[in-house]
Amino acid sequence: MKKNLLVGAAALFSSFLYSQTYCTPSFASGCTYGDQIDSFQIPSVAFSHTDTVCSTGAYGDFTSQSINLNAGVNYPFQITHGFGDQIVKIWIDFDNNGTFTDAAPELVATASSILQGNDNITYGNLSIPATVTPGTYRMRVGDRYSTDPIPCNTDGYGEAHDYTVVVGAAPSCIAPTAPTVSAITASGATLSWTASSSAVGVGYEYYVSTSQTAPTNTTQATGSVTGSAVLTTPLSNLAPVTNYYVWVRSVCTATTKSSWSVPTTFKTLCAIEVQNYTFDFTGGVTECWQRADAGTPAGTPSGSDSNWYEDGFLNNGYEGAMKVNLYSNAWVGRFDSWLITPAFNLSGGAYQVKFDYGLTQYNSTDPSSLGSDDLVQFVISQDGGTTWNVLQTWDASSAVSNTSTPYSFSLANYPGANTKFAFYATNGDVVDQNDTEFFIDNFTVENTTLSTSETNKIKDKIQAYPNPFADVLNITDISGVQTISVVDVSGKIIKSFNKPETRIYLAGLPSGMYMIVLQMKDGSKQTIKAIKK
Ligand SMILES: [Ca+2]
Ligand SMILES: [Ca+2]
Ligand SMILES: [Ca+2]
Ligand SMILES: [Ca+2]
Repeated sequence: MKKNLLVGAAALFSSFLYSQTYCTPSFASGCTYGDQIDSFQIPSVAFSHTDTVCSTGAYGDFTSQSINLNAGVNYPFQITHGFGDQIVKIWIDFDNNGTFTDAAPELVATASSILQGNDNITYGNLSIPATVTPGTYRMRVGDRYSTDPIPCNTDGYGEAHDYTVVVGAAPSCIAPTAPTVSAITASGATLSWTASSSAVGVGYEYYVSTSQTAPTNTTQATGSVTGSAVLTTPLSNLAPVTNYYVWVRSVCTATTKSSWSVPTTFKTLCAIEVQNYTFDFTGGVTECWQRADAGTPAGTPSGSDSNWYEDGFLNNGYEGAMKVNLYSNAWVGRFDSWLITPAFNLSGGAYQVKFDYGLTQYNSTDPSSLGSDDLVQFVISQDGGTTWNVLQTWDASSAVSNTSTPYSFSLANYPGANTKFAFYATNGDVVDQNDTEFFIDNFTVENTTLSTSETNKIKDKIQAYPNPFADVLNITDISGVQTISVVDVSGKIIKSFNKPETRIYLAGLPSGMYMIVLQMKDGSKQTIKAIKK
């Protein structure tokens, strides 16, 4: 009985400490449309509060739940929501004065939701400053649609939860802070961080991932540096156009490592294309293509928009090619529209560039012509997009067909290692009656002078399949093949094909092993072993 009274008194004291002094957050539009904190998890301390749904009044007092954290440690957390575009903030009333200051140190986390599969999830990091005095505090977690929640929120869609946190002393080995990444390329970057406040006897470890799921204490590091003074390391072998997340931790002694730091994130750049490149505009362009809506080829394009859009080539269907609509009227002034390709390294051979193009009336497959000062130009830059030369101009005097026309241009005189191409279009200053659409498709950059080793590589690639075969044997590439002979194990020619085809019919052959001898047009021979079932 006494014990119950004591517990009751403690509960009373606790409710006096918290509920009577803290504002109750509210959200005028509530959280019934999914703008709630549904599940809230801190995996590194095994805290998991799941399926909490939308609390009555969009506020859940969960201060009966205690979470044990330590000063000086960063805790990755995740929150699920039932609707996207949520902004999450977490505050802890470290001075126990009944109010949450919406700034550090009491603001311990800010994060935004992402769509992952069908789930709206916020991944964040709750960082307890090393200077926090161990003790018991109230923590408030707020989410709000499209807007920062505030501790005493009143407006918008969202929800808030309150919890109790018990903060313990800082560990002896604290993580480094402020990881940052610089000198980002398509395949690498430089990682730096601020030294740990602990004595770092060994060095630092880092973890690089394409997932923002935080590493745990037992996660194998990607790499390490030795010595407390080394606060930077190169990152290499990264994939282009990829988001990376990087964490750092201190190795204080051979047996003591800190928790992981907050992550830093970066995206690698587009690679410079060095292979033969073909792009058919399925799904439009990738992010390694650029648009620009200002400037002419006499200068440098700028802006990030343009009137180049995906549509069906020559208005057949709605997908798989790019077009620009050139028109003007009293309300539409002159516009400049650029579509810029990725960069190519053309220093390794004689290349050519090819594509298909055509011109139609707006939203029609009928033929058309460009207005008096309308212009479409195919241009090249050998300095990565700063200065441009015109390779081809289509204007009012050009008879551009409404059927597909192939274009090709030899790049033998353009060996730039950072070459870009662009399609530039303008409706000009004159308000013409023409309302036309210029289309491009099948953009290709190819090496026209294959080196001997590359020729050999292609030859080496010739294969026969299936193997073993039954009645028909397929040859993967007969473009360089003059004749095909089928030779048995005794060396006797069983069959010859003087006009080789990719499918050769060998139904009458007895079972056993055969040599398929390819007499190449260049005089060489290739032999493939094939087994008849
Ligand atoms: Ca909830
Ligand atoms: Ca406070
Ligand atoms: Ca296409
Ligand atoms: Ca015009």
